[in-house]
Amino acid sequence: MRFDILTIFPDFFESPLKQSILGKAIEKGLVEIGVHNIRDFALDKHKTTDDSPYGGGDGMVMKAEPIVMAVESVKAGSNKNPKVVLTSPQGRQFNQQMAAEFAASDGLLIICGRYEGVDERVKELVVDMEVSVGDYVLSGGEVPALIIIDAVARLIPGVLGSDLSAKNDSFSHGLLEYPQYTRPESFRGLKVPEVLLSGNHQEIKTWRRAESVKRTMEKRPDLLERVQLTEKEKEYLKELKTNKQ
Ligand code: J9Q
Repeated sequence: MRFDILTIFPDFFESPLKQSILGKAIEKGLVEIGVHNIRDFALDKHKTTDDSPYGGGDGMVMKAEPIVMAVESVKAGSNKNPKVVLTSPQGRQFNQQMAAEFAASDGLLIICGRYEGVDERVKELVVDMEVSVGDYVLSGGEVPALIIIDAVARLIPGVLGSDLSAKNDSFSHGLLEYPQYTRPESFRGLKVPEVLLSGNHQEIKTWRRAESVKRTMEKRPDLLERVQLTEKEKEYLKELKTNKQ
């Protein structure tokens, strides 16, 4: 799968894209990433990418022309038809379902907006979808672009070591992860739960699922609405709730 990023800070992406799972995926050729400097598409002598807002006000607005030219140039140089995404606080909130849809698409072209905003005509002319990664103020869309690429790339076949790791991930089954432990068995007086040392795989599985359900109820009850629980688990949840009151 191919990702193209349009940004005024191309250096921002240098190190993160070399690391870890994403870096390996690029090395293996499973993921291709093109980083493009919007400035290269500014036609004036000073290569201006932003300007003051019509109607007045603080800050600068990203100019339409360099961005639209960059999108057209990237599209013209490819035989794919990528979905054009603008990272913005006004977008639909990114989630695992959206990541799965993007992973099944013909590629993504992500425009990194700046905090002050992007000329509205960019959205009308070239943007397919505005995407937010959460309700907080950032300086720009570069970090959101990395978040989107990371989440989407993990869903591409072959990117994770084993297919199992993606399937069992939190959010794929809609529950939070169960508690994990590794050596030593006792650390500062805190012991690993006995069941995990038992070697009884059925018991371990049941315990982990119960811990996941319990955690999700305690920390993210909103997630439970979308999860299929067994009758036994529903009973268990009821018990947990009555014990709490
Ligand atoms: C571009 N705050 O915030 C959350 N998702 C995206 C953003 C964002 C921002 C500023 C500029 C994107």
